[in-house]
Amino acid sequence: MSNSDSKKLNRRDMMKAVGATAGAVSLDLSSQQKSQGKTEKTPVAAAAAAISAQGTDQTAQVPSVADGEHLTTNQGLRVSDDQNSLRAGSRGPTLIEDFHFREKITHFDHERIPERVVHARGSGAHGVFQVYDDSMAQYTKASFLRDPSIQTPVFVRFSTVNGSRGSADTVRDARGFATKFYTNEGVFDLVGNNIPVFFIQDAIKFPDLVHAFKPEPDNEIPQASTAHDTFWDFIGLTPESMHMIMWVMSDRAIPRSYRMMEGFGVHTFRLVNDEGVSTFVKFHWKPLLGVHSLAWDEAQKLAGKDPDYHRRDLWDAIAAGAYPEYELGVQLVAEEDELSFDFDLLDATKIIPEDLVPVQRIGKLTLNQNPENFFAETEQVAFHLGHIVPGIDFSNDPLLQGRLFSYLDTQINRFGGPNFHQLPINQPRVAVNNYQQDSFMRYNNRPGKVNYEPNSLGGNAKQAPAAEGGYVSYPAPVEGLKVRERSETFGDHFSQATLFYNSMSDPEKEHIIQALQFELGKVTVKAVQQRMVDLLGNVDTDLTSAVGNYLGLTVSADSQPSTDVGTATGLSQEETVKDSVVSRKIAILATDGATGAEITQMQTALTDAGASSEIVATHLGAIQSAEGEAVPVTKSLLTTASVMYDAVYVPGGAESVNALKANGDALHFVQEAYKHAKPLAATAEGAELLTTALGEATAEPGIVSGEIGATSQSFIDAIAQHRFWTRQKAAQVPA
Ligand code: HDE
Repeated sequence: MSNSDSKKLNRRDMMKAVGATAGAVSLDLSSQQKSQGKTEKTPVAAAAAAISAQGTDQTAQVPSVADGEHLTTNQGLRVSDDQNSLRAGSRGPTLIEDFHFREKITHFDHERIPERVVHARGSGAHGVFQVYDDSMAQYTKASFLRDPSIQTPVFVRFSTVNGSRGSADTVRDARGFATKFYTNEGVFDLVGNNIPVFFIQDAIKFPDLVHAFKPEPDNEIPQASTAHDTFWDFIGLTPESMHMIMWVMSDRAIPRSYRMMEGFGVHTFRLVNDEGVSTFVKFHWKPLLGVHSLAWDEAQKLAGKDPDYHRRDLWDAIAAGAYPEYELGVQLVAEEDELSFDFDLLDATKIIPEDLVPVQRIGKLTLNQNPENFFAETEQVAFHLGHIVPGIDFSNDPLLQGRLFSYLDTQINRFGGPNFHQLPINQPRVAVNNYQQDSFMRYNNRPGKVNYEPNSLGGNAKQAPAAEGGYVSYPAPVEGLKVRERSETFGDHFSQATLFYNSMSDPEKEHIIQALQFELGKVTVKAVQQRMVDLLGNVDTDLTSAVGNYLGLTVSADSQPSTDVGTATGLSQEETVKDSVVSRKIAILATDGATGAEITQMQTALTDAGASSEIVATHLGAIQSAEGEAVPVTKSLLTTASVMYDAVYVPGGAESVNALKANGDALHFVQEAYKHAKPLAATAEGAELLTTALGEATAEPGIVSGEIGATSQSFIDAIAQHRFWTRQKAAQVPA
């Protein structure tokens, strides 16, 4: 390729990256789609290429000193000294003339953009989405949902809702699961959560809800926690939140990993097919690794030991090639069945139980690339429910309708203007062609005279009817008086809360009770606690008496749960996939004198099964095995903790085991893993450490010992089960 060819290519990359010269860019879609696999440049890489291309081109015209090696100012001026500001004498005052100092410090002073008002703490990843077959063609025009040959690039941002940007990952909270599909018909954003319902039925209540769960306004306490007066005051006065409360108090709100949680579009949307027929749809994401959670004590400790726990887990998994995968599921309801349920499809506090409408799995999302720059991608990605494509449409859910306003508005606030779509991470992968212009940070105004439509002076951009791929809103009939009024069909706030609670296994029920005891136990106003206990009385009697007794309160006789609700499938995590240990992290607790052969055999068995292991010892460097070999140590008892692992293995070797038996941190490591219901294994003398730490509890489920061959297999089987929540003596182990 000649020099001038490579320059042309760079130019084109640049145009793609910056979406430059709207209307003038012609993109070859078919060739672009071919390159939409994971090898494609991320928007940031493309932008970087664009910048270097710009540099190259300019070099051709203007002799430049910006050689990519030397430090320069933002104007390209080479910097002679970046260590000392310009002073009047080496001990004199700094001079205001120091333009380099001022440019650098001013830029730094302005580094932060406003954090998201909710979902401030997040982690992102790039990936691809592809449907399995063309079965959705009968329901939707959207090609990315019906054409199995299309691999659609995506960017996903996971988040907590409550905490600020620097808050801990493992707090009790809903998790955001927002997906940007860069489809061949424009950007589609599916902005969901890991919980299928929401606290409120009308978006007008959102500011109140958020004010109530955020830190209290007088002292900005507590961070990233709902365990305080104002949240429970609001909830006690908002009975429609009771279903969501059950989910948020359940294990779903403390996921083990972003890779092991479901996602939900929450609202009822519409699909619209080629004939213009609409079908109601609920979107689901189903993680192939199953749905797994932390223990509450573990989650709280992780918040201190590793506040980046989920962020790190996602990053490490992708870096190691253990790509997170989720299937896209749809629940479809024919237009004429809209009113055939005993709840309203437009009510975001309700699920459609899977027993009534099964979830059909139609395609797969694979996250296969970490971002290159957190700010440029994860922070600057801007989601909006109004980013929609032909074949998908909205329902009249009042929460959805309100969100349609809120997201665009908030992005304008975050980015200081309406041009955030120009940022590489937000750019559609199809050409943008309109006559919008100007405002803050606009850099790709259309060249030429014509900035209006229709025009005859400069290549009029035509409107596209539906047949040419134009977006036409589904003509849903609308009638009614203008009212501020909630439909009566939104009136049942408790049945599905009861349904969820009924569907839990016994340990899951116990976790909900403990979560409510914790949260309401932190409330200082008795009347607020009492109101909550009375509300819970409409959900379940045993639940309420367990919480009420703990708080020293009795339930009002007026509170009565429905008795004919039953259970639903798909709600309990007991039903989830438990057949894989892929990407699980196991601690091998050993020190000098441990049996090296056992360590190696266990490491190999775990690696073969797709898990990873780390040697945790009393010191860093290497341990001397019983066989006299140096075995490298990954972490020490000081630099890690049992909460960072899914399971613990103790190899034999009398010297090692004796040292660990005399070490409080090692005993605590084992006891804590037991308390958090994790699998434990030991071989040879290693079993003595388990007995010293756990006594007769070693007979309980998920604890295996014996000869290395059989033990490694039963250990792997136990890890696939994730946790053993029924352990009898867990409560007796000091935290
Ligand atoms: Fe959001 N929400 N939300 N939300 N939401 C935002 O947009 C809002 C709701 C969700 O990773 C904000 O860019 C209103 C439900 C996610 O960037 C804001 C209402 C669901 C994210 C906003 C809701 C969500 C947000 C804040 C009530 C699950 C993070 C910053 C009607 C289906 C997206 C921003 C990301 C973010 C408004 C309720 C999911 C202010 C008014 C229900 C995953 O626009």
